[in-house]
Amino acid sequence: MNDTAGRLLPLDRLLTMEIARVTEAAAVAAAMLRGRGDEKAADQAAVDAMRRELNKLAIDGTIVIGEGERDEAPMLFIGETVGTGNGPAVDIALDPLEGTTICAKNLPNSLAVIAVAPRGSLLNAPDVYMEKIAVGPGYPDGVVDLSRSPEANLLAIAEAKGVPVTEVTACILDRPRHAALIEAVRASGASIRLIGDGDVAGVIHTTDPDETGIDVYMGIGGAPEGVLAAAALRCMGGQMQGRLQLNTNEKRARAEKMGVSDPYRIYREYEMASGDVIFAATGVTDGNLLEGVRFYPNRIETHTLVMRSHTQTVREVRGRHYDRRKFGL
Ligand code: VTB
Repeated sequence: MNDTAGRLLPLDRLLTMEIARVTEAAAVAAAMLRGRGDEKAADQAAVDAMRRELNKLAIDGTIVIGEGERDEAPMLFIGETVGTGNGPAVDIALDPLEGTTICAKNLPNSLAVIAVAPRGSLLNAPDVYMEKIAVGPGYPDGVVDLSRSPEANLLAIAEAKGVPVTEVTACILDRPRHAALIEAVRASGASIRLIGDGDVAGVIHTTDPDETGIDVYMGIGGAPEGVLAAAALRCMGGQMQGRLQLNTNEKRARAEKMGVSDPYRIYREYEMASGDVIFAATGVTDGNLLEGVRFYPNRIETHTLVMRSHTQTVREVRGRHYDRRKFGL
């Protein structure tokens, strides 16, 4: 919504609580299929539940980061409109199950995530890779920079933190493409937490190093996950840079169609997610910052982070759902 001068107004803060229901429902649906080795089924269950809840919200929503392009994703595709239509015009980035493999194996840190922002404020990233670097709050602006070497970034973090570089831990996706990065980080003396999936959680973990043991997120992951992580950092503080990996003509053309004119541009978190952003993440499996869904005979428990960039308020919501029928149980 705009004010009379045409400026974007902050989103209604009630929406912050409303979107928690959306990720809760997706997380519960995925958690029912946790640890069963079936990534597709868990993902589909989360998608169905998220879509159902989203369509109850009083918003005029458009998915800009979703399950894929229209022809490849039957639901929550890019361009799909969601909500009742009666409410603010918003863009939505979502991942009903971030870390499908982690969920299928019942390993830590799979999440249901969503970010909502006024129309036009989220980077319409194609589903390509993005090189990312992120740190939590409290560092001087520009402490990390993708155009510098991993060693230089790690030393800058160590210096700003007032510790030797051996006490800095980087979180990196365990992928063959990261062989050189991993070698460089180890050569600098820093430690690495290798993760199998889930780099949205990886980035969020940098905001609370005392709890998570992670100071910096580095490496190449999904671009959609990059926009979601940027939205979270806008709310929690911290810095992130992302550079799309547009290494073929086909990818450059796709990106251009989505409005990306400079394929080498480095985006800051406030360029990937500008304006008043609200964000929610519910744990599916147990993790460093969020507990996974718990099932009891008489209730289901959920653990959710809900936040809003306008006021930089971060809330932890513990849900106790005594009516298990609302989740189809
Ligand atoms: C990451 C990670 C995701 O995709 O973005 C990764 O956060 C990148 O792709 O959980 P590859 O798996 O091809 O390396 C996921 O693992 C899955 O969406």
